[in-house]
Amino acid sequence: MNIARSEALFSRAQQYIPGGVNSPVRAFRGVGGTPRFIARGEGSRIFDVDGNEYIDYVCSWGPLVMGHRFKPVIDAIADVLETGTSFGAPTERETELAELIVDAVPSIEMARLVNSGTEAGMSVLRVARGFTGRDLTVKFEGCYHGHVDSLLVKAGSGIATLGLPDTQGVPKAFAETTIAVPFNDLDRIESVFRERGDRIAAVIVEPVAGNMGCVPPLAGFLEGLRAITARYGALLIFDEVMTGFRVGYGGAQERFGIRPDLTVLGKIIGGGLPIAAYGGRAEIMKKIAPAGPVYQAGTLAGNPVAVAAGIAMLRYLKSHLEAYSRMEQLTAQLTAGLPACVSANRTGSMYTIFFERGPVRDYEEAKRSDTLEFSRFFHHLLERGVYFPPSQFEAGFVSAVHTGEDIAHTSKAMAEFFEPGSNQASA
Ligand code: HOZ
Repeated sequence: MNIARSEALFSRAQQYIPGGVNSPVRAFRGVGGTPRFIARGEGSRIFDVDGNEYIDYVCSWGPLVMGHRFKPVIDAIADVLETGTSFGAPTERETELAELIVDAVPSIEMARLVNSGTEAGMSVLRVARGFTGRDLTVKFEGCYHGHVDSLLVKAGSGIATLGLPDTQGVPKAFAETTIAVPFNDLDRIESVFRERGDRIAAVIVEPVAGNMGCVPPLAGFLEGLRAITARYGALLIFDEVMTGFRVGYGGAQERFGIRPDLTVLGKIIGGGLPIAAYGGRAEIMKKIAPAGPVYQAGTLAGNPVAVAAGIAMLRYLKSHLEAYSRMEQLTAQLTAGLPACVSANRTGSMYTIFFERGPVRDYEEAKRSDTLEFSRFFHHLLERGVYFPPSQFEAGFVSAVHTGEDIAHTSKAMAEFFEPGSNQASA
């Protein structure tokens, strides 16, 4: 495969951008080799600058639930551009997007729009602390909630991909406001609350973890979190940046029937443009300035272009709920029939194939995966025109515009890898 132009662009990028990328995982450090520089996307496919074509299972890390250049989104962007790009003043569309979110997500009564998942995660914690008058947060090892200072403790995603214990630059005092416990371990949560329950403002969780690879909640885990937090007067926060509008129109909370107090959203609500939101019970959300004393603001918050794209995406999904069963069916097909040496986790259209016999229920088990073998697998697929996430510790995503042929091609390429003698194809 010719990747000369990607190689040249990567070397140029490294002179001007740290590591050559604007977000670490995409640098391919988790798998080695040269990241592909992408020229364009169309439907389920991306095309690199050397003209190579790939079936895309990253989908911009989740947002592109209807694939690349989805016409309703592209049209909405074109329309809104006729009116301007930013006003720093309220627009009708912002209320419309908030209404769509409130209508879709069972626990959200009010929402605030921000620009990124990190910003939403940072803000939601401030609101939780302001509302409860408590300082501590419980998070789960291997979960990732953006690069919020206090939440980079035992974090997944890029931190896991690069094998970093934590990050420099976070004041010890900030990190000490976070208690990290194993995902899916209710006993540990119980004991943490027994010891410090009166100081815990919130438990924040990815209801289906996606940043240590995809790790679904065990039966009863989310219910247990709901019961324990309620008992101790702490808030339950679902980080649905990945799962929102992905594992169902109403997100994981609809799928599993649990109502958190607060929810973080991102990715799909912007149709591929940068936007995020947090929302929840009105009583809590009314604490946010200017309605209340918890400050949070943003010049580009509710940006008209991102909001228009988000509205187009959500409106479409709301009237095409069959997209969810299609994605789910395709993802089930993709992850079926794999050999016993790997373990495939899946919820809806999120999945990860771990190079570990499994089961993979938490970060410790995810870390047992043979990442060298994963790298070989990743490159084997890439060479055959299949673009998986370039890290064992990230979820893959299937869109509703992936075709049966896409899945068949991918399954064939995977089968070739697992056949004896064929796994040395690329390294
Ligand atoms: N942290 C992102 C996924 N969990 C990766 C973002 C990127 O590299 O674009």
